[in-house]
Amino acid sequence: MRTQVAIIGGGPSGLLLSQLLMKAGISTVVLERKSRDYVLSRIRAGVLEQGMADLLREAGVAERMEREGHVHDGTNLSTAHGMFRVNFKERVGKSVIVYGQTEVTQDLYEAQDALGATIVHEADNVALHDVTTDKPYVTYEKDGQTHRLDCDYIAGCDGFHGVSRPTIPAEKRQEFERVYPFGWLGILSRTKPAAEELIYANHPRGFALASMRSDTLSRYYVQVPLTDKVEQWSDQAFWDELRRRLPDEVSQTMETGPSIEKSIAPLRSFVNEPMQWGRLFLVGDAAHIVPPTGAKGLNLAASDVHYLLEALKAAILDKDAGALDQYGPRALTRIWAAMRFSWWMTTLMHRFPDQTDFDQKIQEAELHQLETMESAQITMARNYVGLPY
Ligand code: FAS
Ligand code: PHB
Repeated sequence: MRTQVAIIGGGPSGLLLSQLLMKAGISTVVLERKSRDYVLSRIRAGVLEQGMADLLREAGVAERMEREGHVHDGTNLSTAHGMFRVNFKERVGKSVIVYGQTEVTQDLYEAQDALGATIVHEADNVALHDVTTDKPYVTYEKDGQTHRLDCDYIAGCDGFHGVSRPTIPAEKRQEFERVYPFGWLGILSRTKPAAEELIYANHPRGFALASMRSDTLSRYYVQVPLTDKVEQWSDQAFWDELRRRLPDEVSQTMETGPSIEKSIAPLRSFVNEPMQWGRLFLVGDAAHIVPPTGAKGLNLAASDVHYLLEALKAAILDKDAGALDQYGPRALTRIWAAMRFSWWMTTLMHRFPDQTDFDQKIQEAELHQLETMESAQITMARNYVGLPY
């Protein structure tokens, strides 16, 4: 089999890149390790930046998002002294869209099927070969057979645990990492969301987040120690802890109910440089991970897709191979800005095990500035709605 761009990974970044390349007349093949049902069973991001929404519109995949997505003009932050709102629309003239990653991925699969895309599910033992030559290829196993896919370029969209990043020799790449000493216990429930907009809570017992997927589907998180196991958290224990951490005016009226998904996600900041090696280009979680506090993970994958799409179109359609050299540097500038914001939001809103009284006072002073200073709110709003591509 042969294609122009082999895409490893059928998550949001792989599918969005495939959709946009195919619409530009460039052929792709997507190799996904898991079944489609498995990919669509994962509950992940919930907030889309304007840039990602625009890219979905460019890909012709935005119809359901426009219909079912919720536009949020601001977000709430809750502290020991009460709750305040940062109005994105007022501060920077932009909003975000609350629409789940699962829905985005579903919409992308449907659009790819409509274009007749080649997506190979349950592709095992994917391996990348000759990526530093002008004739790279990929091998994989499917139904007991070994297959070879010849291509011109490879996009590694296979997430943090994928095969693409390790294909770059360890001595040729640098990893930057911070692992946070806590995780997020997340719950999805068929309940009315606790509030119209998100609530990020800084509480002495730990961070909490009240989010949603629709008017009848709520998504909540509480910070938990890394040693916690999801089995030790009953639904009731979760609701009790969430209520302790949210403002009284919210927790006293919120609807609770059985969880339909419950999991603990670790938090880390991670960047791999470079993002390209020969004709292999890393995209999304394959190259970087952010703590979800700033709602940047999925959105960074989208800006990577935008930069790589432009570079591949220039190289393939305009015969400008030099454009590909700019992919990594361009993507990394925006990635590091989002890394900083996600680190800042995480450090501001969580309780660290070794936190001193001084650290606590600094958090409170930072939150007070965010509550009372227009310039602080403009900076936060600019980062949260998404910096320009
Ligand atoms: P993905 O990991 O989504 O997709 C990679 C795909 O590659 C997967 O389908 C995988 O099966 C496949 N794959 C892996 N190895 C392969 C191989 N060897 N061969 C073939 N295929 C292979 N972001 C937010 O903004 N907000 C959140 O609340 C949030 N919550 C998260 C919770 C969890 C538990 C996790 C893990 C991430 C969360 N994220 C969140 C980040 C997440 O949304 C990612 O940023 C987003 O999925 C990135 O998309 P991809 O780069 O496509 O990677
Ligand atoms: C979510 O709805 O899952 C969500 C929203 C905002 C975040 C993280 C997660 O910062």
